[in-house]
Amino acid sequence: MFSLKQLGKISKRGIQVILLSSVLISTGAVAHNHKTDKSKQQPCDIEISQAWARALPPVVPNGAAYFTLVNHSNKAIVLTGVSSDIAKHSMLHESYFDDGKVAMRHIEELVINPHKSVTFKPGGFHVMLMGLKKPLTKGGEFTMSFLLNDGSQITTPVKVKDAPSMKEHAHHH
Ligand SMILES: [Cu+2]
Repeated sequence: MFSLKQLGKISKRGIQVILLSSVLISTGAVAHNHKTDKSKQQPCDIEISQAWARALPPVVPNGAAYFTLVNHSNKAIVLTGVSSDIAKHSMLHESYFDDGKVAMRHIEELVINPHKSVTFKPGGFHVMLMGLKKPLTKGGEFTMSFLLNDGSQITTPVKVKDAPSMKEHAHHH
């Protein structure tokens, strides 16, 4: 028999899984992109590539970083956190629309299924870099480490660059 508390936990988890699987479907095309170079520090079945952070003026206290992660292994991996040498606090975040405004939420667990990928990019998942110790200056580099639920870590270099030019709004006139 489940107590009410347990039932609550299970249904919350169910919602989380549904949300994540829709993300994986929308980024599924990236899973076949293997042209990026691999870092020797990474376990070979987990590939993190194209890690970058947006260059910002020195007065800005917080920044954001993005990357693509490909799970080449036969089992699901679970990201549970992130740290970086450039910020006091780093967190997995997701941007979403709330009443026409962009809001952010903390992601506690992100499941990447076997042979699937996830792309952190502006407007979606991002690593929030809170309390920058140094400015994110174009051309600079820092290190990010991802924590997995099995206790292992994946470290990747992150390049600081200007955001790729893109339209803020999808509609055209
Ligand atoms: Cu954020």
